[in-house]
Amino acid sequence: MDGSRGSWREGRLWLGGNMESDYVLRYHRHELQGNQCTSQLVKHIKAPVHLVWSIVRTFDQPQKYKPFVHSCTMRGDIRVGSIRNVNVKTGLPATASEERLEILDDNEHILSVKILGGDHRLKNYSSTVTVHPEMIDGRPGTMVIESYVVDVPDGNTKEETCYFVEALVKCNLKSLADVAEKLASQHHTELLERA
Ligand code: A8S
Repeated sequence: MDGSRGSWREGRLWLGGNMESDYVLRYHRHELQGNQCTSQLVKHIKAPVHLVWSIVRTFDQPQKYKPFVHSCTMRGDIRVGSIRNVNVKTGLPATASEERLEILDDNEHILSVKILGGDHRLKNYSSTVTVHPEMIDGRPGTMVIESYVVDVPDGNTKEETCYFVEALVKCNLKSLADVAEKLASQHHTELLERA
């Protein structure tokens, strides 16, 4: 299921695994308005959950793992209601995005962000990321689920909108895995050197 999306079968979400569908039903159910689209992506990461969560929860520094983010400014501490201003790299159909932290749950590992504005076409974009422990090859690993809902822009279809957003989210999740797995292996090496 690496990085792939779930699909709806007979109105029920099919993700291929019971744990995944449990989590999706609990945290990733979005209320859909008329002309909106949604989907879920899953990524399995070979790094412990606390490490992955520490990267995901850093709302003021999305550039730590999001490859399209150039810089970010935010005033004050990271808490629900905090607003960040994100500048994206050149070559994308946008330069800036204003985003508010909606949910930050350090116990359940849930982060939810809403896009308030910007010079891009993702209106009413809202995303939820949840982070879950799992064993991968006998070692502590992490399953990350990211879902979103967004308006379908005038002149586009639902399929085009999903395709665009999924491409970006897949890049973000791939990069999150790379960053976390690199940190985990550094940490592992340090422990071995100290032993
Ligand atoms: C995220 C998810 C997305 C970010 C998109 C989909 C964006 O930052 C980029 C291009 C756009 O056209 C829209 O979690 C926007 O970051 C890379 C500027 C919002």
